[in-house]
Amino acid sequence: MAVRFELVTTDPTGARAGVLHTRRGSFLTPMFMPVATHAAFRHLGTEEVWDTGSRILLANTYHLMLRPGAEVFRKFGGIHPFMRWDGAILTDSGGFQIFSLPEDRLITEKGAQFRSFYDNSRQMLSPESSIAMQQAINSEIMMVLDVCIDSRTDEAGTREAMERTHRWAVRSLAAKDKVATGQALFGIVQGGVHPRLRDESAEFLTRLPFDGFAIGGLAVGETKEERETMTARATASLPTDKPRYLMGVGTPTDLLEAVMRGVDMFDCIIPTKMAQQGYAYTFDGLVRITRMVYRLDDTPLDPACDCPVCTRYTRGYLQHLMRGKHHLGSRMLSVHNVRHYQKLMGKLREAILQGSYAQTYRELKASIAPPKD
Ligand code: PRF
Ligand code: ZN
Repeated sequence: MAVRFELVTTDPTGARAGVLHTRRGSFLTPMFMPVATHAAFRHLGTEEVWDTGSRILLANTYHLMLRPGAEVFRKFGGIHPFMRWDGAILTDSGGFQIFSLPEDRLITEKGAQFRSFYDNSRQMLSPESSIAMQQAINSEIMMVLDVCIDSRTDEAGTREAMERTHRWAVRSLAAKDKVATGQALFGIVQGGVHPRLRDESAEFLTRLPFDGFAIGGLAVGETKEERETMTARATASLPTDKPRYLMGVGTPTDLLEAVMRGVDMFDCIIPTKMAQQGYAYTFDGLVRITRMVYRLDDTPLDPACDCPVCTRYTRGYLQHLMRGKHHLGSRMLSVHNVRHYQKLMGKLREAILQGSYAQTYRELKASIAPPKD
């Protein structure tokens, strides 16, 4: 098996602590994967992200097939030597991107036809070509091409998209099995905000030999309650001995909620996106560094943090960088925020191991949720 999931403990709340064994090491769950869409992190170097304690990153098939393209990955021996990442890599399939493409795309049973954003060339992304590209990239974990829709789609439309996702999942497995690369493949549960469809999707995919399961189609416009209900609904029908990955979610509060519903893996651009807007996460609330109260503040951004920014620089200096629109400012806040996410995952894991997730959940929810201003 390409990845093996070892479930260590399930807390009384349903939160899980485990270990995900891959060919590039073993990683503790719950885990957070920073996003390197184009085989590069936004504003951050490969080493800087490594130093936050991150050991798995997410890259995107859709972007990488267009630029630099499969032949570059074949030449360089895959994405790891190319970007010098010594950890593991999960590639998303492109399913999410093709549904946000402009008008002149054509999505059929075969796949998606569209024009390249870079040179207007004709492109095709099918379940088979997505797998072929992910094999060229040589990620540890590949994702199936899925059909993402607006969460406000009615039940009939959502069912149609879900059933196509299922047919594409079967084709993706067949494509993967043509070449033995040792890469893992995860299925993606869809079904929008319709509880019965979520059950059906999880039950269908569970019968197939996937190495793990993602929950897709959330954080796309539904309410927080819908998101949490659908997450719980999906995990309830998934096998306990395989990892569960909630795609593109979320804020620290979202992670607290999803871990309690049995999710093991996350990716999100929020920590770096919030950094660009001048926000830093702390276990004592969100800090908006551009507030004038920090102008003369000579204390660390987060006195409880061990990151290279908090151990060296002051709030006053960070405010100066952000107000002056220096890239260095958002880089520094990004380093801190990604480190914060990794520490959050560590805290959640410790709590699960001690069987005290409910208490940690209450404490963290009260301290991290409200913005300070
Ligand atoms: N499918 C895929 N990638 C995704 C999503 C999905 O539904 C989401 C939804 N939050 C983020 N990334 N393939
Ligand atoms: Zn810090």
